Amino acid sequence: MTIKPILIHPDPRLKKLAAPVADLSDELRQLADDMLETMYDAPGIGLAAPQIGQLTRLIVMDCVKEEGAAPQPTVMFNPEVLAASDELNTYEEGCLSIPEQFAEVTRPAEVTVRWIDRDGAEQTRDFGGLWATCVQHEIDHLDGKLFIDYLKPLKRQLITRKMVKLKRERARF
Ligand code: K1U
Ligand code: ZN
Repeated sequence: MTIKPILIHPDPRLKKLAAPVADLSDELRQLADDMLETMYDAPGIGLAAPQIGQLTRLIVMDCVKEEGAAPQPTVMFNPEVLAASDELNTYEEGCLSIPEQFAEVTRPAEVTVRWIDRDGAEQTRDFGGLWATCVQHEIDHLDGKLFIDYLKPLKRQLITRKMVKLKRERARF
């Protein structure tokens, strides 16, 4: 497995619509495995393929945070939100493409998601808590949307400026 470099905002590839997966292949399974390794290494609780420059509808997640609890690596091809609760939840979100920046985002508290798993089987499941927040954040990545797009323009511009500076500094070394 390979740890892939994660794109940092602003990057045009993070604003594009990702294409659905037509047929599962060993190459796509390898991409999912590389994404899981990249996510655990970061560390993060989710990762979407566009964040490593692949414009494919593929996300990975593991929102198990408790010490000693069994990991739950989750791979979703073509994930779709089928239903969302009226009840909302506010969570302080971060993003591996926007390092060290956090902001409160309000989203549906529960969602029903359908996807194709790593074995090619269709799955449908209800998510709540952090899993619900994370799966919506990751599906947004597939639609070229970042959590800062939910913020007021001034705050979004401030964060974007910080990221431009960070990328300039990283490019010098
Ligand atoms: O998509 C991403 O950029 C990953 C992102 C997912 C996410 C975080 C918070 C709310 C919604 C979605 C991250 O994983 S940021 C890092 C993070 O949250 C974390 C890192 C280590 C331990 C626990 C959490
Ligand atoms: Zn993100």
